[in-house]
Amino acid sequence: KATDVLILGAGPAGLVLGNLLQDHGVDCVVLERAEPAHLRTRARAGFLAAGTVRILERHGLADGLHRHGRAHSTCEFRTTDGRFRLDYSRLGRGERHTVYPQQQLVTDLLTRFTAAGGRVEFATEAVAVLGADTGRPSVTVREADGRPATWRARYVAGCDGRHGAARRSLPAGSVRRHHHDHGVTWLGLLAEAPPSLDAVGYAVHERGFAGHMARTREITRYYLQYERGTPAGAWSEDRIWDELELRMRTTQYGPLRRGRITQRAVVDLESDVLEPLRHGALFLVGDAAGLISPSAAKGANLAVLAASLLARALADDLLHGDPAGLDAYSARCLTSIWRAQEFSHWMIGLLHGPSGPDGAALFHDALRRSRLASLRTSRSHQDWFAEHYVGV
Ligand code: RFL
Repeated sequence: KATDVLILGAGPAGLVLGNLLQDHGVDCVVLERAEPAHLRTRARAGFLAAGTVRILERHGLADGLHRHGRAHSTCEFRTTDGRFRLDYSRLGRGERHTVYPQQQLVTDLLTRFTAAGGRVEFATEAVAVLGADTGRPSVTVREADGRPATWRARYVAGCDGRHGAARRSLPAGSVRRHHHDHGVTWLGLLAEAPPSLDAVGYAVHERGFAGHMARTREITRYYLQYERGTPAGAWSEDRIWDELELRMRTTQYGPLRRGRITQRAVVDLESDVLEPLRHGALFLVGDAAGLISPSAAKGANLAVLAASLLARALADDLLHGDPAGLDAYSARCLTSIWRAQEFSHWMIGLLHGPSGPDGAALFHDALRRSRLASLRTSRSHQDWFAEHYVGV
């Protein structure tokens, strides 16, 4: 089995790459471990940056998000010192988010790819990438019926996430791994409840952080800072809603619309970046290249950006014999990845702090209040925030 570009994984990274390569006329095949029904229902990200929307528009991949997505441009901070709102469409570069659930974007990308003749091998798990540094890479797979098979390609794009085969196959010492555990855990929730405010809500509270993010008119994502190691199912729905209301200070600012909680996931906030993002003929894209905490909603946006850079570079190389884009791919992506990591790290510091009466915690808390006060009052600080919050 052979193709020019073998794409591992049909998430946002793999499917944007597949669609763009297909538009360029480059032969490619996507291998995906899951069944299509799983991809169409897997709820994760929702906030698409303006730059991401522009990339999708340029390639005719934005019809669904224009039809069903919603523009979003306000965040509200609720703190011990009161609440304030930032309308980031009037700050920084004046850009907005489009709220469009990731599973709907993935569905659109999949539909468009297969309608144009693209090939996705579902229920096919990549096991290992071999010979990436020999110029004749191959990928061993386990097919739907459990049988092993081997694919050959000129290039392999590892778009198979953090635990995928691409990362696993990197020989020890071939890349440097930067890993940082931010020491904070969130309970990520999806509720069958309409959004309760017309803004992203960030509640900074002595009991921990709470967040509110609209997904659709009927569905809202909430986050609760959670003690590390606590199982996702440990709290009853009533306890979750009570805690959300307490931290979001609903007695002061109005109630939350409660509803059934349909998804719970414990997320340890971690950063993980590999350098470089290329090992011979193997390129790492999206979550496979770097994991970013969801605190600044950057992961899917970075995945789309990297996929568009790689698609162009692969087309230049395979169609015009120009390898410059491939040579520059890693450095170009890493610039965006580190900028996003830096902002996300800043957000984590803004939204959480060590709790307790000891001196270090009190000092950190005082700094955090000062940082929030600056964000509330300083126009240049707000411009900086807006530029990084919506940008990738
Ligand atoms: P994905 O989406 O994980 O897709 C990888 C695909 O590869 C398949 N796969 C394999 N296939 C073949 N062989 C193997 N060995 C394979 N191993 C895995 C998987 O089945 C899957 O289909 O990675 P990709 O494409 O790089 O996209 C990254 C994004 O999914 C991720 O960064 C975002 O979801 C992160 N994220 C957010 N990003 C944003 O930009 N905005 C947000 O608002 C946002 N919210 C979030 C998030 C991530 C969250 N979680 C789950 C940590 C909220 C949450 C709760």
